Amino acid sequence: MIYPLRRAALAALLLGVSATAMQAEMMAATAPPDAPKFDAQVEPVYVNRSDIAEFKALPAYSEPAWVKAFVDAGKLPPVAERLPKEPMVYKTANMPDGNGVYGDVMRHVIGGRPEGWNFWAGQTYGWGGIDIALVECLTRTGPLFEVNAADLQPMPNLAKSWEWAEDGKSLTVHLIEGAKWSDGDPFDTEDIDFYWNDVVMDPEVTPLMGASQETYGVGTTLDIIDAYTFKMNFTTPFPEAVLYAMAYGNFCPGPSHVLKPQHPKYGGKSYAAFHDAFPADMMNFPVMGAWVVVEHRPDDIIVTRRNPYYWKVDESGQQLPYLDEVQYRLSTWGDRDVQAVAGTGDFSNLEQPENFVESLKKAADPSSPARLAFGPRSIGYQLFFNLSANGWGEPDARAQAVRELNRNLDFRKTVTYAVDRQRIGDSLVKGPFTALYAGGLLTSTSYYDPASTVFYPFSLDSAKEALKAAGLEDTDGNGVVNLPGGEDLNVTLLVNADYATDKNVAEGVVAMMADVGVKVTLNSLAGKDYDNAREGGKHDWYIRRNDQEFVSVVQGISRLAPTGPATATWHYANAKGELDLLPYEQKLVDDITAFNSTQDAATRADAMKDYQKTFTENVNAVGLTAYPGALIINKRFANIPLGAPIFMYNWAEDNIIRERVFVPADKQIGAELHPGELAGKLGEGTIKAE
Ligand code: BQZ
Repeated sequence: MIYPLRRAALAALLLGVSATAMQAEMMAATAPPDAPKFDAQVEPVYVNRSDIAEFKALPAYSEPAWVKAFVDAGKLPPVAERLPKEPMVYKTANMPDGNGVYGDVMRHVIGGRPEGWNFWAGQTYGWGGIDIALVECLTRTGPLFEVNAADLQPMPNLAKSWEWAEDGKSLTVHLIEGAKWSDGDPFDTEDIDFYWNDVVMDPEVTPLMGASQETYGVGTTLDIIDAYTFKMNFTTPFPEAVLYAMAYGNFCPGPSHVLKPQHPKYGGKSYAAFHDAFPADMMNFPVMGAWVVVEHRPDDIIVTRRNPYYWKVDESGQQLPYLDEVQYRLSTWGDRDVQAVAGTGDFSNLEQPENFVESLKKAADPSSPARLAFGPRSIGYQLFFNLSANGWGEPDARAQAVRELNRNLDFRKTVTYAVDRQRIGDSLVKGPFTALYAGGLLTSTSYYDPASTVFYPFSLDSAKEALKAAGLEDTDGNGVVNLPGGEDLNVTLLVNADYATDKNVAEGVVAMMADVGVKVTLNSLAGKDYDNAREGGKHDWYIRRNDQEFVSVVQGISRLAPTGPATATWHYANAKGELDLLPYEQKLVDDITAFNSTQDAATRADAMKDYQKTFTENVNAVGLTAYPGALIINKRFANIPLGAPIFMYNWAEDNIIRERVFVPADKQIGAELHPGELAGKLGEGTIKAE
């Protein structure tokens, strides 16, 4: 690596110029430039969690008349027997339009495709709100966007309450009592036991969002106390992050009564067979969510019908959800925006700036079927470096050489100096939307501190100086710098092919790196293939739209640093479980550990300031662009919370609390595809009352 530098120094000496003088100064880092002012259009009405919902028994319950017909036909127990002892009761005062009426449909459009229904073995449902609707979790954080800072803690959900031991070393959790799966099977700690021991703690099983023991703290154990109580034991006091790790994506128990028999530990044929046991054409998979999958036409549509055992009601005793059907049209993410503003779809997270202008134009028309409201600047793209040099992803010689370079700060500085963030943002959309993003925490989180954020401004000269300092020069004059063996440096950049924005940002990076003599080749993969390549370390660099951790800190906090062998998506352990952290990466780990080890707000804020400074001055990732998203939703829907962001603690599909959303009778569009039908037995079709 030092070879080219020695030659260059020799050349400089011959020219009577000292090598150090030859290296002009790299431009000094600065504080991040002020972002163009862009306020969220509507502010939430801030409340406490207890203002949203509570658990209590009501004197009487009701259900849609067409569901009552199933009871009258002896095909369902009476609604009171289908509900838990104390259902979750959504409070009317927190509903923007009050208690709703039954009927109608919400028509989603999504870009993913369901692999199968075994979320617990890592199968995706295709995103876009399907899994959020079907797979409910112990706590819930989507609606926290409207919760007062003083009450900011995950909302109770399947876990209706919890208490810490005096010393904070254990947490006793109380499940809702008497809730049932959509096929009538009881929900209880049998499901918790299976999830913890045979999913999270089984190294052969990886749930979709990667929950592992590290997610809940190394050394954490779980004891079942009784049918509705369990206890988690920790090695450090008061790890409150665990309560967030009980929300969507992590502690979301599966139906053990159907999963367990397929698991190799309980007679299942193999782990592969367990993974594939519930294929996407198998209907009526039992859920705790508000709707059940009753039809899947590949590449066309998924239809879900209300869950007659859903365990939530409104204060008048109406069993939720109000909407009888939710559909997911299987298309593309870009088409979701188009259909939402056209009115053929009902919902979109406007998250691709290329569609901003057209969507704004269409929604501005008073006759537009949809309303559009921008939220905070909570979408961010970063370029990450694969920092493993000890074998994660089985690199070949070329890839290994790039990883060694990735571990060199001067090489990482080359990239952050070479990218013109303004040009990247303008290539997506002109106007006040995009901001120059330094990387790390987004400005929309309360933990963001500009004084702790190190920003390397666009400077081609500085990029070239950094490249030289990293020992790379174009020794054969072909415009591309060379590795010590003389071959051109060629970096592969992994990008998600499902989004125009991901590709446009990546193409901008390729062009800008070429300007400084670094050849970058795109590896553009669709959804799950992209996720598998990223998680499998099959990349030199990858571009990623942030997940929750960079916009909320507390949701997904274990992903902010390599706190375990497979937590920080830029640096996993090798096959032997070894993590070769760089010294600054260890500091990131220490900052996250410090954050998790205290309940003191000031100490937490300091830990995140140190994290942000360490992350950005070491260019752990290159921030590229950040911008606000907009929620587009059809105007016929009521109970859409004010100021619901498309992304913060979770996506809008969670944030708007769909089970409370309704369509007034006079606005219902009669677009249900299975009117009057409920899910039948697992693997069979739907059932009718008569
Ligand atoms: C929102 C979201 C709901 C995943 C997914 C998708 C996957 C990633 C990410 C977003 C889609 C939509 O995002 O883009 O607006 O509806 O589904 O889950 O990008 O490929 O793996 O993290 O959430």
